[in-house]
Amino acid sequence: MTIKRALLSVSDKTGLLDLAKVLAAQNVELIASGGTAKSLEQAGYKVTAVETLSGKGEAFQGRMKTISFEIASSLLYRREDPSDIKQAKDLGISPIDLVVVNLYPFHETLKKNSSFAECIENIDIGGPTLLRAGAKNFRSVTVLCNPEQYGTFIKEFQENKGETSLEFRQKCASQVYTMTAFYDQAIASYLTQSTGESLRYGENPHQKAFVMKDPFQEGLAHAKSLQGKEMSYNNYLDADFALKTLQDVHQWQGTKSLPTAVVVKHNTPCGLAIGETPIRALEKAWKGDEKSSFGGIIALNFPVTEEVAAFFTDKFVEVILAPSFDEKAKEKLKKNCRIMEVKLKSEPAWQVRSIEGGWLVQEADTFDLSNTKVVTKNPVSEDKKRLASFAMLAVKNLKSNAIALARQEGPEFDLMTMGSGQTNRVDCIEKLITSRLTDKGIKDVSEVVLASDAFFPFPDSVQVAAKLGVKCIIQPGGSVKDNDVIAEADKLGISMLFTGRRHFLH
Ligand code: 93A
Repeated sequence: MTIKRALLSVSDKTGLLDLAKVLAAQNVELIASGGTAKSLEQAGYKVTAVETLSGKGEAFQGRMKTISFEIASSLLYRREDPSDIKQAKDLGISPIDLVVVNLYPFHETLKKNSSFAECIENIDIGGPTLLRAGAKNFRSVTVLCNPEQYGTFIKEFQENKGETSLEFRQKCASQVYTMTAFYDQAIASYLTQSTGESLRYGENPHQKAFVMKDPFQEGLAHAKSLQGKEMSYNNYLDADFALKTLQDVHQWQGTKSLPTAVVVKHNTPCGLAIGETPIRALEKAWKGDEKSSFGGIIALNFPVTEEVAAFFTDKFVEVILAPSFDEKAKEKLKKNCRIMEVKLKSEPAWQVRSIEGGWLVQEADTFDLSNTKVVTKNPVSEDKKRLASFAMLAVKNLKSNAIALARQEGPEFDLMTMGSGQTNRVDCIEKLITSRLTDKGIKDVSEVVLASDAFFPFPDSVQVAAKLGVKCIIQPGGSVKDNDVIAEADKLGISMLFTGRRHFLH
């Protein structure tokens, strides 16, 4: 579809005249808003003023420039749909094929420490409307939202003799929605801060912080705080780890989920247990690392009753998250800690983290143990396989490099000990696990399963595990040295399972 009409409305006039030159050379009609039209006219281009289309001039000191039924219709109507075509004709609407907009400089205004009123005035409404309308109709409309795109556009436009490809238009559309998302995010952050809906502070007292709730999702950000001090930034981070771990183990157990407890300290689940009763689960999870449990964050998949609350009487914990708390439990916990009512969710969402200048987005790490297979000669009982998968779930929720040792007692499972956040795997076993077992006075680990979040690059970790007395290991596999690792395990009488799924956590 040849580009015949372009709408230009730019705050940043960089590259505008170069772009206009290319468009004018192909007889594209240039429609522009006030300031943009002025720049183009001064350079000698013929311009159609937006009011020719909208029927009205700028109003309210510039708050209304391009927002109009006519202009939005020119961008939005479907060019292939007979009913839309007819309606556009009846309404006297002609198509606009290219939108070139960059927004009011909200970010720069903030950086200049401008007044509140000035910041608000720099919230662009008409620009995003034009861009989002054109982007929605990317089957027919090309949208450019940044001068950096002009060069690529000019190349595309000239190579395609005055057109753009659908692929190009779709890419431009996605860039628009990404840009407006960040733009809105900055506005939302600014307003959230100024309305005082912030957390007391961030990771440290000198850092400002707040929570942004995604209204389209459930989860921790929406958990109901029932009593206790306000949640801190670090409380949220730890609680998130606790909940994710709990959700994994809860989901793994299926419909007949037994009481499960997780204790998290500094982003690390240091206690995790499934018990026949709530108290059993709590006791085992607490003892996973009694030293670290002090001041920890607890996540439970069962209602907190008076009896459960009594467990915490002589213990210091920061937060307890659970599906519900009864009145007597609330009374008992009154002086102790924050309590949060939270729904366990099973649907994993996209995970977003910030890096300098942008966000990293990934799917949540889900587990799938259905491809687990025994790779060594010794047979592995069904019970041991189940324990192995529990161990894998535990290690999945630990920061890499991580090793977890899990044990079973009837229907009960618990994380015996773990090592996480290590820069190499062998140290994790040799140093952390060994010393923690010594600390706890554990000598016999012949019945436990050792899980590793990622493959063993060399047989050395197997040798260290064998020295400890470990007889069963579960790991993802996938190393070029897998055969050597398996041979070493066979030689040392260790049975080994591969899951085929790595669980790095950075
Ligand atoms: O105040 S606005 O939100 N109201 C509008 O209707 C509108 N239309 C375009 N701001 C509006 N714009 C923005 O004006 C554009 O996004 C662009 O940043 C700027 C260009 O104005 P001018 O052409 O007058 O320099």
